Amino acid sequence: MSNELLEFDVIAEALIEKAQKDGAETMWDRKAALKTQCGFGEGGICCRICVMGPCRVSPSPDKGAQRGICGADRDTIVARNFARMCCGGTSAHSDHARDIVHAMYHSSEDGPFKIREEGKLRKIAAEWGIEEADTKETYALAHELAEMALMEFGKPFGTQNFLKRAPKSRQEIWERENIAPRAIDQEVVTLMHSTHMGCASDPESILRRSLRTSMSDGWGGSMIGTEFSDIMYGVPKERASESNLGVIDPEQVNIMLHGHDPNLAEMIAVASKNPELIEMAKEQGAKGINVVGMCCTGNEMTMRHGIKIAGNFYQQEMAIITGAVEVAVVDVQCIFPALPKLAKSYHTRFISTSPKAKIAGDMYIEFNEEDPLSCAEEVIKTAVMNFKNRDASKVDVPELKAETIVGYSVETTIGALDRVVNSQTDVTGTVKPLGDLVWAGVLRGAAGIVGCNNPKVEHDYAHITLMKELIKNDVICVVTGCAAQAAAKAGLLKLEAKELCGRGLKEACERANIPPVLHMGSCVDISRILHLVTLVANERGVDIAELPVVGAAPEYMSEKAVAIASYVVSSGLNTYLGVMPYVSGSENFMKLMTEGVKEWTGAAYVFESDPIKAAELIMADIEDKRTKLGI
Ligand code: XCC
Ligand code: SF4
Repeated sequence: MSNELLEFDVIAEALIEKAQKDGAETMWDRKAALKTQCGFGEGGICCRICVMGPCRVSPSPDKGAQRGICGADRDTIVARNFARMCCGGTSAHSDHARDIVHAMYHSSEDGPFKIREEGKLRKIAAEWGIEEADTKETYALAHELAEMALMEFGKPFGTQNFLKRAPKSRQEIWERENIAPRAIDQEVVTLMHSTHMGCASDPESILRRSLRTSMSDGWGGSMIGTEFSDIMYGVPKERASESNLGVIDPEQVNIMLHGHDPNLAEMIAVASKNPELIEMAKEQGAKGINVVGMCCTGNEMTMRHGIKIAGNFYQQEMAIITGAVEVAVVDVQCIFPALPKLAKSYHTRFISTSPKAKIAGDMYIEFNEEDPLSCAEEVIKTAVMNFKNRDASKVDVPELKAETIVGYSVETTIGALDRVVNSQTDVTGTVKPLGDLVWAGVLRGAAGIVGCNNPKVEHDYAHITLMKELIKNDVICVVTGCAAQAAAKAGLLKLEAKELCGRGLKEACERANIPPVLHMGSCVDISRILHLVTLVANERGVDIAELPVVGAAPEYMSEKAVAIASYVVSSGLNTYLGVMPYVSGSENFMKLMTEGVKEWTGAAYVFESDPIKAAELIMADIEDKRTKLGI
């Protein structure tokens, strides 16, 4: 293990000890209290879809109950449980996107929601076939596009607009396999219906429908979330930031932003610059107002504003345990319901803001799209006025933080690639240089490494180990979500990280002046990875499944990650999962996931918990793809 990782553990250990001393409970206490986790649940063979159950069937075909009361066997039960995770994940990303689109619908010249990227607005409007997209008045066009996007959730006919971005060959596969997603809400609803008691029992059909629902996330909800956030809040650009708990500044009023949706976070960023509020903070004896990010909101804010990242998923409790956070403000997803109680062990106020994620135990200030700034200002005032309540004896902020470069949207990545070409003689503004580097073998391939932390895995260890192994082998990594934050903390998002690379990747990093691991954003921004891969496939005239590119989620925990894995596999990329989803109770379903699906989409799920072994499998996969391409 590297030094950085040892340092991580020192931070974690010290803060867990501090929590014990402060009488505060953490996830580790709760994990210990749960003792052994349920083996039936883990295998996916417990069904409680109807109230005749719960039915726990045996994992073994030779002994024990083989069927639930209705007759569902382990294959059906596992498939249905898996499908419902895809529904949960798809709903989360897509409903996030819907809120962004609603905000865009409310955008105006002088309101808090504005159009910051008119060029991107016009480009996507044209892509979606809106007439006179280049001449219409900006806000009229924004409202028209927003309405059209809202229809992507519920239109009665047709498939997702963004599918047309994909290579023709891929679109044909989706048609052929009947996994081209229709309206997002429809896909989720119809799969919930399919998996209701007494509907589908055929595991193959259930897996196909799970893929199609997940596709409505990747090429629907998530892509809308990303693109429309860019239109409103700006396309992320390369910028410097810092990451780890050391960004919490004991001398300032600290506000921890946690969750996912940039609507709230953007308003807090605006309000935190209000001179009156800064003055108020000074009157309270603080040097200023320090907004720090956690989880995906942290990614959104660091990419667009350089707001520092306090940490990833498993650090959400530790941030509060530092004793220096005045307010933890949250919107949706990945927020421990434990936080309000933990906050009470310190002076921290916990504020939930979304009616979809009202979290009991402390304050609730509703975020309203029609008057978004008032919520943001109230949050900041609460933080400022809470500064004086800090208990100095409980403040202990670890000094560790790492410098990092973030913000590699597709547009910014293409801009960086232009640095490797001769601008006098070569075309610029395309992904051609990336294709050239891969085809020439300077880069062996690319990996999208994404997802959460999970206490089943030593924290950040699988992320960092996999990334280090791959860059050593000249595989460029693009990262999002909590994986991106793991990379940031370990110093992999710095130019200096090129020293950890093989010769080819090192040279490419030097020429393009980029780190070997590129921060592409939050989890909805996995759609940026799909988009980039698509552009390369289109430029080379090959299908996505032919590219030496893989997906990986070494430490995931959420339903969202299950949906992501499913749309990445559907998009043609083998996807390496470091944590077993709840499917091990059905050999047949596992076989469908690891082999069967390959015949439909050209890619499969791969289960490997050891990141070193996963790296070996990935290298073999990439080299195999190269051989088939003849490169
Ligand atoms: Fe959540 Fe998106 Fe997972 Fe992190 S990586 S724990 S989903 S914040 Ni998406
Ligand atoms: Fe049991 Fe069937 Fe009801 Fe599931 S749907 S709880 S297996 S009876």
